[in-house]
Amino acid sequence: MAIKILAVKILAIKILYAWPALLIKEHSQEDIMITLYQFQPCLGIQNLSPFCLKLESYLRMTELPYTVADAADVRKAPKQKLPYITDGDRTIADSSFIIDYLKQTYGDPLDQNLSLPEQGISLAFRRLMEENLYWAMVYSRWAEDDNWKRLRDIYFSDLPPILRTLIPSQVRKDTLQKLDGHGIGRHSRAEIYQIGQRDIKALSDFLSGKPFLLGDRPTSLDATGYGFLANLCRVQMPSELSDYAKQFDNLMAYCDRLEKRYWKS
Ligand SMILES: N[C@@H](CCC(=O)N[C@@H](CS)C(=O)NCC(=O)O)C(=O)O
Repeated sequence: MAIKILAVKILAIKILYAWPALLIKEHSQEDIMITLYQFQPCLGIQNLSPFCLKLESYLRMTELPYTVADAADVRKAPKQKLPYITDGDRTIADSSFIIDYLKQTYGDPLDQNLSLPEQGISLAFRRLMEENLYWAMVYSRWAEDDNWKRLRDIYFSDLPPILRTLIPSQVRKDTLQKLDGHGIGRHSRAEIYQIGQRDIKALSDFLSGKPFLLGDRPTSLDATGYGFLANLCRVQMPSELSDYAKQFDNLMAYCDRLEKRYWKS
């Protein structure tokens, strides 16, 4: 009797944990029609947006088939930010919501075995990069005159001459206002770089000698990790944050490792 009860309990636990997987329909690779809307490669990097590079890395890591749209217009994006995707007749914006959608629709090969503490750490490091380090990087690109000129020549070179004198400085002003609204823009230049450098050091300390951020196997946190670290270690745009990140051998080796595994072609 006791054995029967135990067997029923084990079955119930198995069903409880297995049911989300049962809800995922089988998809053949040919059925999937994901189109990725993102910025074009430039300045030595696949994408100057760490969020676009995160999402494309995730698609490669999960081997989901996708095509990149020829020209993505940020003004036409559902949330006026890139990346976004279409999948058949669905449009989804925001790299994290897109990854949630992909996990629910096509399965979760990278994160399905994460323990609860690992899930917590994963979210905390993702927030460190996306909600804090990101803004120090924005400052290094938009507030520093030399880098701003580089961005201006890339993003606005197609504008007709009259607009080219007006629009870029307005967009720069808006971006600097966003830094101010976030709060980071109210600090001194030295303080902003100190904030960003502490995040970079935390990433290096946490990675330590592991191949991937959460251990021996890649997880979705590495998509974010690569999106941000490549934007520091690989981009041809000098900054105090990039110089600092490049001093960490483990971060450089981490970028090499992800590139060899997912970005060979
Ligand atoms: N939370 C969003 C952030 C995306 C984001 O900030 N994209 C920036 C590029 S890095 C953008 O499109 N900015 C255009 C703008 O703000 O006008 C995500 O995860 O996708």
